[in-house]
Amino acid sequence: MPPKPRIDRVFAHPRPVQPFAFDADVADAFADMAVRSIPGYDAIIRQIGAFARLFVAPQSRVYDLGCSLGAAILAVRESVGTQAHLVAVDNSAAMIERLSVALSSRALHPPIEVRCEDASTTELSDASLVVLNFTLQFLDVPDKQPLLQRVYDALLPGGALVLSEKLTFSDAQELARIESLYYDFKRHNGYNELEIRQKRDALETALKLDTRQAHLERLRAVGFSEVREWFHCLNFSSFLAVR
Ligand code: GEK
Repeated sequence: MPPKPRIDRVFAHPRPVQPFAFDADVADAFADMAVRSIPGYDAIIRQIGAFARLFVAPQSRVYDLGCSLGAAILAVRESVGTQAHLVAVDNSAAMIERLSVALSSRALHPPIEVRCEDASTTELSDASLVVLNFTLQFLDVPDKQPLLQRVYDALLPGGALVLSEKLTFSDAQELARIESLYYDFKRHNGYNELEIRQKRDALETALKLDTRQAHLERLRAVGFSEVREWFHCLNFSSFLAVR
């Protein structure tokens, strides 16, 4: 049995404002944090497994870029078994350590390849599916299109990218309304005002959010012919882009 995830209390005590970091504290609480902070997180993970059944080709590779604790790549594994080579990449040593421990207790054959590397520079090739599940939003703006271009270039014809992101909105009123609904979602999931405020402040500099329109345009600009927003809830969306 995998260990029970720690309840997320990362922002429960007053702390100086520091940029959000994927350190040991966050990694220990991440499974709980993701479900309570991202509307539809579990449904998105399950759907990534379903997309894998559609897109994963035998002998190809699947990449989960910014894999955290590996939820998405494990959903792919459950869905398509051993027919493709699965690669999980994250640049947080704390996340990769915990994922490696969890995977070694499962003893999968063939194993999932785990890399503690930057998504922008990790080697990509022969991919039938690439997952960027809430990762691109942490890249600096000038690095986003080059990474998407590398993903596109690494995909086999007919291969797909699942890109999930927190969104911003160009209309200030719409943004304020959706953010207020999002904070209700967090309250409903047990976060208090201090936790909500401190996490929002920490994420302010770490997250570089784009509008839905900017995502759609960037995906088309790198070459994807078929681009769809398949999931949307409050300020969170997921796009499916097919090469
Ligand atoms: C999930 N996908 O559970 N290179 C590699 N990893 C990065 C980079 C980068 N340049 N920047 C950030 N990360 C996961 C959830 S969390 C989303 C993804 C969130 C990693 C970072 O270390 C973290 O593990 C992950 O991207 C983002 O399906 O916390 O909102």
